[in-house]
Amino acid sequence: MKKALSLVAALGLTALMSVNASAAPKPSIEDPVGDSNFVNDQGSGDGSFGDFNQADAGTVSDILAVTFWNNAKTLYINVETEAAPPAATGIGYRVRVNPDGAGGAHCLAFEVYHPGANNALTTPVGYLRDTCAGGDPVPIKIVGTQWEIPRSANEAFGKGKKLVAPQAQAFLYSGNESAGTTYPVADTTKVGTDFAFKK
Ligand SMILES: [Ca+2]
Ligand SMILES: [Ca+2]
Repeated sequence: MKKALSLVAALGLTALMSVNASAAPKPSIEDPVGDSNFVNDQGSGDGSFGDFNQADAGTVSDILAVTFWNNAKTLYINVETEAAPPAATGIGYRVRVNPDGAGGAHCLAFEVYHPGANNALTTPVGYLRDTCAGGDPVPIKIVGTQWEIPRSANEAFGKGKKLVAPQAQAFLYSGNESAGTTYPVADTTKVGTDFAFKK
């Protein structure tokens, strides 16, 4: 079944790339399939080790890739998972970038939460939070697995800027639109490659 699915995915990707090969963005983060299980380095979920432990427990919470791209006005983030959300259990995703110095906490966190039995959401909601500069959370527009953030929301999204040391987590989300618990972490990734804004 998985083989058939990857074949379909590969064909889809080929079709997409043949339309415009130069426009197909590369993932900044890639993570193995089959390791959403709450037992990697979950707890910290910092992706520093053990991004992979073969004991599968989830599909919607199983991160495969995170891809960034942009146009003049919008930063796009796509979080690819083994199966697209929502799931019966409310799943959330965090993509964080720009550590505050070596070993520092990530300054920018993009978080999206999907409805499920363990939360009070009726539609997906998401926010960008800047834990270094502060300020109000910026709502993320969610279109399927694609997130859209206005580049005007943060000076880190300016021309020539980079999103540094991206890392991602999938977790259970309990709560409502404005507050909730983003724990436990089901899947986590290693730190990926930097993304540079193209224009
Ligand atoms: Ca992983
Ligand atoms: Ca994974």
